[in-house]
Amino acid sequence: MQTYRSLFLSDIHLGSIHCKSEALFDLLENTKAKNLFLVGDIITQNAKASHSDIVRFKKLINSRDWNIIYILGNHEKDRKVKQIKLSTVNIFKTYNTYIYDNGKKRIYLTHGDIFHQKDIFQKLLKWTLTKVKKGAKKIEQKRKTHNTSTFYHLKIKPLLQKILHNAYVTYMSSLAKKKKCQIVICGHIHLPERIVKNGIIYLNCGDWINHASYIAEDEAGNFHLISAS
Ligand SMILES: [Mn+2]
Repeated sequence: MQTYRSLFLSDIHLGSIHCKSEALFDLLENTKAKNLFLVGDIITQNAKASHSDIVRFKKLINSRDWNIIYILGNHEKDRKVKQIKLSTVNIFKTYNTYIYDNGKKRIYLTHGDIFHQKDIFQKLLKWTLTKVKKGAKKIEQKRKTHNTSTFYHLKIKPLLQKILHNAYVTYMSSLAKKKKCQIVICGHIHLPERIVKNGIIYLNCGDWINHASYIAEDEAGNFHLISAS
């Protein structure tokens, strides 16, 4: 049995056929922790409460005496999913954001979807992306190629994704900085990563769709990004 102070999980998407639930249950069955931080999108949108993975998850997390801190993700914000979620854990308090003080550092916790809700840069980029896509298509039509958007997919899209990713990391770090935190732990973009950005440690839990990744805090208060696959 592996013992940690805290375990951080996000983007499990229980109820989705793509969820690597066996790997997750294996982790939960073999890990002990004082705190269990659920960093959003634990249950996928439109999932049925009777789904076997959700039932098993509920049983497993309720069988321990860890502190459960449930931070809502974008998949958990509509009423139906909220009801499922509330029946899933034995504590009813949920958070949009949370500050965890481990005695050494202040850790800012958020799912991360606020970036897609509020960030003007994101809207601007989306607009740019649409324009570029249209432009690339026009060029290709002029060239009479049937390969609809090779140029866009090979050149423009990766560049925009890089810009978008950098904007996300910068924004998450700025949220932590504003709250006088030294670390930000989030999810949402399904990319497990540890980056130091503007003096803030950015940690993304990753997901249980493509990565089976999570973050663990050891007894000394150090954070580890771990891949279960
Ligand atoms: Mn999300």
